[in-house]
Amino acid sequence: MTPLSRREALRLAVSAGVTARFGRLDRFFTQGRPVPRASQLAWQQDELAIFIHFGVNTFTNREWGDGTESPAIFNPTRLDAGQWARTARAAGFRAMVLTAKHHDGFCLWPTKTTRHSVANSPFRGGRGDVVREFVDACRAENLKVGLYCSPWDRNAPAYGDSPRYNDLFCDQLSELLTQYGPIHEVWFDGANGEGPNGRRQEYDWPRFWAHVRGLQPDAVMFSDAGPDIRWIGNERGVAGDTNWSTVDPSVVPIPGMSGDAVMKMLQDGDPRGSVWRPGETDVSIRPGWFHHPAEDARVKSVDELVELYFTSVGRNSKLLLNVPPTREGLLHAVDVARLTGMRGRLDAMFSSEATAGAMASWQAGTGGGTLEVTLPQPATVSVLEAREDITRGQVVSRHGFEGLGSAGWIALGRGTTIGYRRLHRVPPVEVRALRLTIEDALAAPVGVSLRAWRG
Ligand code: FUL
Repeated sequence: MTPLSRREALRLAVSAGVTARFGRLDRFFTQGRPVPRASQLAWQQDELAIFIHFGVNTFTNREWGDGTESPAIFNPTRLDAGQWARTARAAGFRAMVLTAKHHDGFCLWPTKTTRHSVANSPFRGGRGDVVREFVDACRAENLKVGLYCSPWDRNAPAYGDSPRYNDLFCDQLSELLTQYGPIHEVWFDGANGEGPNGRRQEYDWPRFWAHVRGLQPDAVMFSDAGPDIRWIGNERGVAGDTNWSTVDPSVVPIPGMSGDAVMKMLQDGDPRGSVWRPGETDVSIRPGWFHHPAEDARVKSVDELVELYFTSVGRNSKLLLNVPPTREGLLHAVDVARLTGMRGRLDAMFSSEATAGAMASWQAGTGGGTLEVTLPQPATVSVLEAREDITRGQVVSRHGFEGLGSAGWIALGRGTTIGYRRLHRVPPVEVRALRLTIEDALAAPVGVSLRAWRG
């Protein structure tokens, strides 16, 4: 027998631990297939969330702080979380996720666990709480609340002293998850740098996950390894062209793992996966995650943002778009203008539905079937949508669109998975009927739907 590598042994041990201590909550099935829990379904239906990277890095102009920053530098003079929330809401986003603590360990709330926090900064005279202002602003705009809390902490002296630091981290989670009302998403980054004197911190992921579940049972937890939502495997904003919402948890049992099999599982998911763990696509509107004045001229264009929508939401994923506040504590005017532009473009694209009121018929066939829709009147379409009823699981593995034009049926677009929502942009074409053929599926497809817009 080949001896297991350390990593493999850890993977199996953690996987066993996760199943033993966590598995019961991690699996929901319908007819033998994993299906989403209510919180996962709601998370997916929100489609768009804003990521807010804000902290000492905003003031040092860095991406990763080293934990030696003085809290005295944190001094946003015009912080207005209401401006973040109003911008998000107006642009059609339905949730926001704030970096309550990044790798530098600086806490944006007045924690009792460390002096490295807003309580020792000039912000609001040392009586400020960015997490509180953020949560209140989300509630005022009817946005779901998400919090990012980095396990990697370059300031905490206990980091690297594994059990002691894990206690401290759980204490921080307790504060965040008991003092601010309902939290919808808890965002874990897998980064696991060295502690003081090169000590290695072993995170107790099963404990962290169980702790969050105990305090906020309706929150979804994000990390490479879920347990509820998985990372999509890149920070470019591109979900897998094939994107199953199910995964094999033994391939990615803990966050921070690398390797081709891990990346493939994150990108594509696994049609035979035993757990429902849809992918979240995180990407920044700028080159960096934190605001850097030098990048004000490098904000993604409206075209690029619209494209991100199609490569994330349009591929059975959710878009978590990072828009970092400036040192003043406001979203930059350029970023706001791009978000407004993105919303305007998407609203225009989806304003005129060619399939509204159309007659549809389903014809079952080998391996799938065909949904045919006759349009009330001929229309020039350029955006096509397919959906599965994911409350029954995800089954479609190959699909194709055709349109009936003056020269008969022509192929318009093809793809693999559908899932919650699959969008295709096609060159404008006049059609009087549309067909969505399910060419291959794991089981008889249920609740498949088809829509098209003039775009
Ligand atoms: C990464 C972090 O290291 C980045 O700073 C950022 O927070 C990103 C969302 O996750 O792994």
